Amino acid sequence: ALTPGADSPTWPAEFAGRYRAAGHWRGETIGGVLRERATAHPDRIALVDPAPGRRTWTYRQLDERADRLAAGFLARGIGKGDRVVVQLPNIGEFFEVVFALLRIGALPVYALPAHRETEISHFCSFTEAVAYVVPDVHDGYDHRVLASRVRERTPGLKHVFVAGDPGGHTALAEVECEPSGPFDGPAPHELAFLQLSGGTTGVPKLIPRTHDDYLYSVRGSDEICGVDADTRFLVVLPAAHNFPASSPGWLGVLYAGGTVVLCPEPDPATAFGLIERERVTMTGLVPPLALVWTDAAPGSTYDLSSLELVLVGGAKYSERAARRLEPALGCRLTQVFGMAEGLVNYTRLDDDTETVVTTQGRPISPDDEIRVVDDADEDVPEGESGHLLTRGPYTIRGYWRAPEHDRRAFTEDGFYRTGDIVRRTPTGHLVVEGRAKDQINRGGEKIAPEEIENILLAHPSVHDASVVSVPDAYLGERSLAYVILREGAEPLRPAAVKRFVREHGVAAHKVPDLVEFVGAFPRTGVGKVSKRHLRSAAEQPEKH
Ligand code: J2J
Repeated sequence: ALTPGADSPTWPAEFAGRYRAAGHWRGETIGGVLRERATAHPDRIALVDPAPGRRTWTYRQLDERADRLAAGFLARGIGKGDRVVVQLPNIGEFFEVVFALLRIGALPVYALPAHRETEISHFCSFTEAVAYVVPDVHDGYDHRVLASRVRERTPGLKHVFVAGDPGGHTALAEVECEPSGPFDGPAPHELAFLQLSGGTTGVPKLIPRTHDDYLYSVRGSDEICGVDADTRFLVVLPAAHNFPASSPGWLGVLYAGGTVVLCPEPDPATAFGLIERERVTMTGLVPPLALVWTDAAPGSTYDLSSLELVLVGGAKYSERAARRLEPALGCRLTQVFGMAEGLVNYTRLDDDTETVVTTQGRPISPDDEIRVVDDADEDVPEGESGHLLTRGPYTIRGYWRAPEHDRRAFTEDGFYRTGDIVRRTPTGHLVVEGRAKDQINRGGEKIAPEEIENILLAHPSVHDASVVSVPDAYLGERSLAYVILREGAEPLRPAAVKRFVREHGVAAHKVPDLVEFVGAFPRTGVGKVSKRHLRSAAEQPEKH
């Protein structure tokens, strides 16, 4: 399971050779990087977890904790290639667990704190995970109860580890032990972890990233964003997500020897307080949060003068909002357009303001190949918009164990079909103009309509359902479920439909924001439900 190729397609030898020769793939592992930094500057602060009592980890301490946990995992039979679903919020234990797993070559499967029984059970069974790591209670929700239910449904799951009070499971604190020698760690070309895809299909696909490819994207991100040992980065978004992890994110900061500060809640009061107290220099936000911060900063009494750079990405950031950020927060803005599958674009620190507020940046690497094509995969004329295809030294060649989906998601010569509609400017910057994939981008949180439609279809009164996005001033997009009731079925209220989805056990952001009952869906020429027509019907405001 470790070597790409077995469970997922990998780069052809010719490309791998080229990426190594260019110095992109340096033969480092993520666990090895932490060890090196801990040796070079053991007493520097790597990590600050401010809540509830301020805890800190020096590089040496984080490295030692990772070693001790790694030894404990091994002692419990968890080893190289094993999958472990990690669902931890922004707390110090997230880092201890992830680095421990990386060190022994077990693969973290990154779940989000918001995921519930349906998603977690799928991750556990699909990856044949041997362990699942949870917090005790987070945001008022008891993850130990969730873990018990998942365990009942997933007999292959051998361990549940809890950060905090374990209830009936095993406390993480009990796992660690003295390592008995060096670990047989992963090789740089092997898989490091499985990241979640935004998804367009009934079940989310998993993204296999290697040490070599991921560290290249992180190193490139550090250079572009000016991350160094003095960087103090606030992790506001869920740490497991690719953006706060790697663009340049907590891994970029640890790579450079800086300090990662964890933010328990993204609201301005919490975040601004931490920026002031911890002298934070950099952070990454999704557009709705950037809006809230921009509105709150001018009137606030917090000292935000340490802040040098805010990255905004994950969803389209409007030019109007982008223009307001720098004056309001008193720092630089970088737009970032990335994807967990690989390709990440940044505006540059030396780009002029017009470029920074009107484009979503250009690729990290000179070896990121970009194509903008029409529906027949032919290149569109320069400057026109089309489908973005990409291939390169940190973009996957296929999903984990999903060969059929790969045939649609990649071209025959290995370009990833991003599903994004972009236009390229003469400077090579990309402007995101829209989306061709069936996905809702709810303020950076991705929803696959098919996943929600399948849940709605399980309701006894529902004959058919179609979930589409509707424009929203704050989130950019919200979700609307069109529902056709079965003939003779009791009328349903929108609230009952939402509750049904929630109780099915999915992340709260996937519950439809709006529900509308209709007699029929508009169809395309070939008889498929026309999402485009549904979307434009939803844009007529008098309908709500
Ligand atoms: C418009 N759409 C965007 C942007 C992502 C850095 C930043 C973001 C992600 C991410 C990431 C966008 N404007 N600035 O992994 O490392 C939409 C596109 C894209 C999809 C990917 C990173 N930035 N998007 O958002 O895997 O549709 O990664 O294809 O969650 O988000 O989503 P995801």
